[in-house]
Amino acid sequence: MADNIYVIGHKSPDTDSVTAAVTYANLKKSMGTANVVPAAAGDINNETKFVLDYFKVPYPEKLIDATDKKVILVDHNEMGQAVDKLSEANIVEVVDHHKIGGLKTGNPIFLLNEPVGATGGIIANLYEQNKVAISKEMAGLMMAAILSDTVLFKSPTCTPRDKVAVEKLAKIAGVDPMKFGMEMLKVKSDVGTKSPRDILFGDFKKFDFSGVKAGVGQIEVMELKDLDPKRAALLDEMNKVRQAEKLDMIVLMLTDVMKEASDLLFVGDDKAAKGFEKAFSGKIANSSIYKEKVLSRKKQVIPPLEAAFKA
Ligand SMILES: [Mn+2]
Repeated sequence: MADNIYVIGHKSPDTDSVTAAVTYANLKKSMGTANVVPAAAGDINNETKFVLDYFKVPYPEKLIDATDKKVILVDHNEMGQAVDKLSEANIVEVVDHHKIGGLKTGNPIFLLNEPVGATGGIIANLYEQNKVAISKEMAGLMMAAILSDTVLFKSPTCTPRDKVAVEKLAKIAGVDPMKFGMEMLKVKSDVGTKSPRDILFGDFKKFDFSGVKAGVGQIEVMELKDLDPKRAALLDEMNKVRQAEKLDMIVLMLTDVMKEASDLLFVGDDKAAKGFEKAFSGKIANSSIYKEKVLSRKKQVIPPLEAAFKA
């Protein structure tokens, strides 16, 4: 239907992106907007499938071309990360927790951006503010989103509000949040059957650092050595994608959740390499720089890269 409003997260959809679409569409419907449809801007990953299956919630439809469609953006606001063919005038709302990256609209819109760990917590607040009861299913999804985005509260993006929200939501969902979180993390870090391409695009975002076109991906695993056999193939894939997408650099964060550290794989030209080394105060060795205590792309990888490439 032409009149549908699609609630949609970023490309390479993650759990927060997909569940935010589902739970926000549900809220809008509960508040009287009938024609709201949750969507995902790509294939749903294994972690998110686990979450939706666990709480018995149907998968949202896939939308890869937003031509002439009204959309509510959740969990992102940068056009480079959004569904294709999104003409600016078609954005009717934004609910997000990322930096604002050059968003333009044709009309005034409802825009809610808060510096918290996940979109899920912002939406849970909106249910409360609008006095809409949170079902067991919706509570489970929002809880999972916060646990996923904050890597079980370990990420520096996690705020006290996120912990309070998980506590409340877990009670409604009727699950032990940490037990659920560990199960979810195990699904995410099962890389055995994933191709290098699946790993790279499982969580991949594009950025522009003062004209340097970059892609920054992340994979979280329980132990880094699980990825050792795939390292060479991952670098190969990164080089291929860099050529195909005409990027100056690609960084892939191999994040060890237990050790709370990331091996930052890098491919790129000389200028990009210099900026990358400057950003992480190290020398590229064996195509990477290893950083202790780095877990968050948003807080610990994007800001230093932006700063390093600023003239
Ligand atoms: Mn998020």
